[in-house]
Amino acid sequence: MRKPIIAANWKMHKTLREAENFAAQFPAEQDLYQQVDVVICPPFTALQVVGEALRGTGLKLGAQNLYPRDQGAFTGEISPLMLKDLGCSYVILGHSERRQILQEDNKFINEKIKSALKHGLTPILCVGETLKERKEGQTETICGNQLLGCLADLEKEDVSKLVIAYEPIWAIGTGVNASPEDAEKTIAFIRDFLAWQYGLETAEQIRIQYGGSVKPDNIKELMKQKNIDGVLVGGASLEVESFFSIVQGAV
Ligand code: G2H
Repeated sequence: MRKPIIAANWKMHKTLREAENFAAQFPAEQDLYQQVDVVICPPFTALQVVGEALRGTGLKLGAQNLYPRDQGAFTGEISPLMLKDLGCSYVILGHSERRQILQEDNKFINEKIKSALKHGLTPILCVGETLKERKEGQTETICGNQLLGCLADLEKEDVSKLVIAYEPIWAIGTGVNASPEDAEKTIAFIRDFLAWQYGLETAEQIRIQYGGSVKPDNIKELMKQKNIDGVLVGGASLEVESFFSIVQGAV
């Protein structure tokens, strides 16, 4: 049985005060957070205040990116050691916004995954296709190639620690989510792909999320799908009420 995992990706939202208020108001339901991993990923600037507010609640802290070196002359970047220092246990890597806006490629994301794992951070690796690729029937090819590139040279012991988020780019922030059946179809493909690469046992351990316009009113149907182990939530994670109702809908 894979434990569900719900992650909030705040992207570039919230001042310190707003982040602190969210964390202080989020229900501290210890029992619930035993059944479902809940990860809050604020921007770097709010990691410390949110981390302090979440201490002892059972909620987990994640970052939205890292630079794959321990330290050095990398102006403007943040290392995995710094994230560990702040109490992060997860890090989102390969999000389509970084792939598209900041031109991150699979090779660079692969370096980041290795660096995260080296420091005991769990990567939430995002993969997904554009609308054009979907219309051309390329969804599985694109997701497969992203997985091949991002997971290159990793042993199955390491791959089994990952969380993978399938985020079709056409569903991100658009209000149009993939239907639960469509999401399940691609996520089942991803699990088959992982089984082919790393064996069935490893593939069965890996938690795979769906991401893209997840809301309180579509969480239940998504979570009913056999291969969907959780969700990565953007817009609907910014308000306490909507994110908490997504968490409740996941169990
Ligand atoms: C996809 C998702 C969170 P949203 O990027 O990663 O955002 O829920 O706003 O579509």
